[in-house]
Amino acid sequence: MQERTFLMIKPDGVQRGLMGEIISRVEQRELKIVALKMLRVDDETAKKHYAEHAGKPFFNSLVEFIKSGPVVAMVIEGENAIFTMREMVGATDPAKAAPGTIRGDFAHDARDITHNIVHAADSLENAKREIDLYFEHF
Ligand code: FUP
Repeated sequence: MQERTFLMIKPDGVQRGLMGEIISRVEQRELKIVALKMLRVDDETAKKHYAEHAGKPFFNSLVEFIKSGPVVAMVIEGENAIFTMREMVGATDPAKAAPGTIRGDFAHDARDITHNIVHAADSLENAKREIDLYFEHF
């Protein structure tokens, strides 16, 4: 099924110079990047983005981290785009992410799960919600 998903290169991915690598992987997979922008996430947007984690012990550090530097937000379109991007991103915990995934290949800081390079929407509902949060007219 043709779908749209939301992908973000987090501040650590941008700072470590992985933008090109991550964008290349998306293009090589023949997923279409239909929107892309670099931005600083403000406090309100960060809290809305991670609303499902509000109240958890890692919520504040997660919000602070996503605000800590520029990020790249993308809308990705393609066959099974949501599942495909989640597979390409790999497990949340870098220590458990398989080789060949973005996190498995680049997020080696196993001490800090927050620093895991990328975010990809995990469902159709969240993809729509996150696209609406970061892009107008999509
Ligand atoms: P994911 O969808 O793989 O990004 O993972 P989650 O939605 O479960 O978590 C969102 C973010 O919260 C992760 F990217 C990292 C952070 N997190 C922690 O810092 N500690 C945890 O125990 C779980 C998640």
